[in-house]
Amino acid sequence: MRLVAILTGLLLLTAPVAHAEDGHDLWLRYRPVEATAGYAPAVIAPVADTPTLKVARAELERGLTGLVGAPSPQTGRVILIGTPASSPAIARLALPLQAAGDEGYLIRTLSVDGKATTVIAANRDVGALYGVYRYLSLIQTRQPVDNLNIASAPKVRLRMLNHWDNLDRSVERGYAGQSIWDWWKLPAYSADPRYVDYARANASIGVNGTVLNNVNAKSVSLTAPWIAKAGALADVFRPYGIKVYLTARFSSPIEIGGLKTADPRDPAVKAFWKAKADEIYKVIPDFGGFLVKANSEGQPGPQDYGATHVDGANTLADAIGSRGVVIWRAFVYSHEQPDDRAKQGYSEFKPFDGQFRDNVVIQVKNGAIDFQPREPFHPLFGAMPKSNLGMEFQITKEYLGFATHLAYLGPMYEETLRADTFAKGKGSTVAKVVEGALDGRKLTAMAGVANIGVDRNWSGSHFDQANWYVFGRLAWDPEASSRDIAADWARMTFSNDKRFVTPVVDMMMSSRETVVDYMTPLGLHHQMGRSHHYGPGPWVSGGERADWTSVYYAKAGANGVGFDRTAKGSNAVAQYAAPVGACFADLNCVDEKDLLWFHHLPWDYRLKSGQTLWDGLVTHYSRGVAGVDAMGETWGDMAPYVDAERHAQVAAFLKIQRSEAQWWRDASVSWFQTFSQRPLPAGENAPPLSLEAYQAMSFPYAPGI
Ligand code: GCW
Repeated sequence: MRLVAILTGLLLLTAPVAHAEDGHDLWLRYRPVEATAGYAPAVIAPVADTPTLKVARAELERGLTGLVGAPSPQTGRVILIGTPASSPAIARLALPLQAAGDEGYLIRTLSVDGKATTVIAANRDVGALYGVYRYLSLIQTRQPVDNLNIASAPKVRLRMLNHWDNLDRSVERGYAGQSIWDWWKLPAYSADPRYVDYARANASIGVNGTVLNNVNAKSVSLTAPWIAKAGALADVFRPYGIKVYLTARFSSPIEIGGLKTADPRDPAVKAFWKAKADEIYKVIPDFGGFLVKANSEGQPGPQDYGATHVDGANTLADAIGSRGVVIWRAFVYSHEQPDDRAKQGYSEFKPFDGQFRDNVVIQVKNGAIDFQPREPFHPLFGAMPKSNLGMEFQITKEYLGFATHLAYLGPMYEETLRADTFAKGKGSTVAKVVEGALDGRKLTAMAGVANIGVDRNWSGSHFDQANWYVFGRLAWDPEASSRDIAADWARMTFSNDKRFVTPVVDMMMSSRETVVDYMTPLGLHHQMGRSHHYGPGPWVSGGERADWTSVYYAKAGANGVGFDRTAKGSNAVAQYAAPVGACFADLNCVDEKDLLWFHHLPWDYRLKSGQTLWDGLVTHYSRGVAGVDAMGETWGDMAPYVDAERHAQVAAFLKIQRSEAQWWRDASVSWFQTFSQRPLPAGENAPPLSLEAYQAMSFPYAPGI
């Protein structure tokens, strides 16, 4: 008995600690490091009395207290935070801070007044705050901190979240509950601790701007009561270096300005926007600016008056002036380009290169259609060297299984950022365009459509937190590695145990390809049901415009499948720089992952594997299902390293994903088989239901069920 008790005790001592957690702390959990890790408490030198340095100090204290114990004057190790302007001690060090710019930092271990000191220095307070988060992350990921020499500065100027949050607190394409903006209680009550935690989480990954409301905008958000609400949030976020932006509905001059027109060339309309901007800047002196969706999916815009995107964007940009920016989206979807909707953004914007004001950013989605599980990079990247071009990624998983399917989006973002536009020869990557390095542009931007809501874990699932995290890290450095970032996230969010980190990072890295396999393999796209965007719907048609459906995008028929975007088809390949377009058009060059994006091919076309296209397609779908099985197994093995609560939720969601991957596979295979008329490859199971049965199935969470 006693021996058993002793052994059990020993086991308990060595077993990883796994307390129940609900995920609310994100990657800022600051749980105690193992005693063996060798970190010692330190003492934090007093900081200057500024709002940002105060929150930097508070975060450092909170982090160190949680990780290694309360700061103690006895240890002799000192941490000194600040700027040369605010700290004479830092000024005396005469550190080489030029490269740090406005938001970067240096972290160095130096001897100051004879004491071993970690110096976290920056030119501006916010850089010191970012440095504090970096320093804490070193301990959180168990890296040595005794002899540091780190320099970091963001490569992109505006690193922002776009909330598609409505004023009634519903969130368009949001899967984590209601909006965290509790509009009814604002501005009177802005002390909701969630706002501060939101700001902390964003600052910790370098996000410095947030667009509070949906791009499908309501004019009322620009009226005085709503400006006051936004102002209250801006006050909370300011110490964390985060600016507030608002979307602007283009017809606001009519709807809230009492004008008869919203024509951007009309002097009264120009005056409306100028007065509106002035009104906002009175309340929010550091207001970031406007984000606009115009002439897309039914939203009003300058084209309603025969004016152009340039007229529209420049009118708003003049109203804002040097105080901020106008972010004008290039996601323009209308029915005017029925031959190929992938071409519309480029067709409408490329001709205007060089005509937008300096404070306008054209915000371009990563791909030309719409946040699909895989898209080739948008042809506008590299094509508008005389304009500020920003990246728009989607963090919320509108097309990758909402909050239940596990898909780490880092590799997807990285794939786009590393794609070579060849705009100025080899090496002209999308990342270089976004950083402004390719064309010498200073006003650079990367936006992520947020996946945040009131769910305790913020993002609807624990692993979806990683997508928020990796977005911020890549906005800071678009050339960083999504694998390294996944490892940091997994360590900070769950465990530093190698037996956890290695398999989980591998699982994360392959998770998005798994989703591609069971939803849209080999370059297929837009195969989901058109309204819900969740399950398979390659048959939706009745009563809908053909150019909005998956039928339109798959172009499946007896003679084959795929969208011909070569010169024989829509010639969308011509929108890319010559070597890129030529490669996409050439079956010997195009990557098979993009095959059916660019080509319509016969069912018996031979893939590199030697399989026919039909057999290969089915194999991909099945591989996707098997990939989810593998994730389930990996995760099952992780139970010893994760608290039971989070482990159970991830496991439950993987079960949902498993059955829905099968649903995608079976429904898609059965639909495409009606065209291919070929048997399934050997070893493949026939879909258990008839195509009619899949057609009759509805989205599991559809209203009315
Ligand atoms: O992906 C589509 C979404 C719409 C969204 C639109 C856009 C905000 O289905 O819900 O509207 O893109 O990006 O404007």
